[in-house]
Amino acid sequence: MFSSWIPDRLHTLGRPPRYVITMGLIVLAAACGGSGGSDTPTNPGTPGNTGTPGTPAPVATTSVSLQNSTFNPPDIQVSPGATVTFTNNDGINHTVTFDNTSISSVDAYSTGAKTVTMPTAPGTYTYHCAIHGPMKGTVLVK
Ligand SMILES: [Cu+2]
Repeated sequence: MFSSWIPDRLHTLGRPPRYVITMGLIVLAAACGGSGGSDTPTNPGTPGNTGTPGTPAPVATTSVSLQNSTFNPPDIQVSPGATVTFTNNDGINHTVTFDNTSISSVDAYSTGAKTVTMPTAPGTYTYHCAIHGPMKGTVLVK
């Protein structure tokens, strides 16, 4: 069994069939023709724009409501010298205190509407509630 396998194997290796040689030549030819620097790396592509994080655009309005201890909308845009109305819908005391002290702030009130006249100078004016620290807003005069 083993002794009979070896002679057959040697016979095959020593004199390969003609089609094996033919196939080998074809493969060699194909390999040669395929060379020549066609292995250019593919373009990895440009990374996409990740965008600029930041605050959303202010809302063009002169009305801000105070509800659930937040100013809504918190960031507004008005014309120079505009009158902004702050309406307290919470039933608890809030203030509208501008960090720029040239703007007359609204003292604590628990209901109704109060108005504030904005400066004519363009800029972003920040305000907050003096009672509730996280209550903050901005008025963009533009
Ligand atoms: Cu408040």
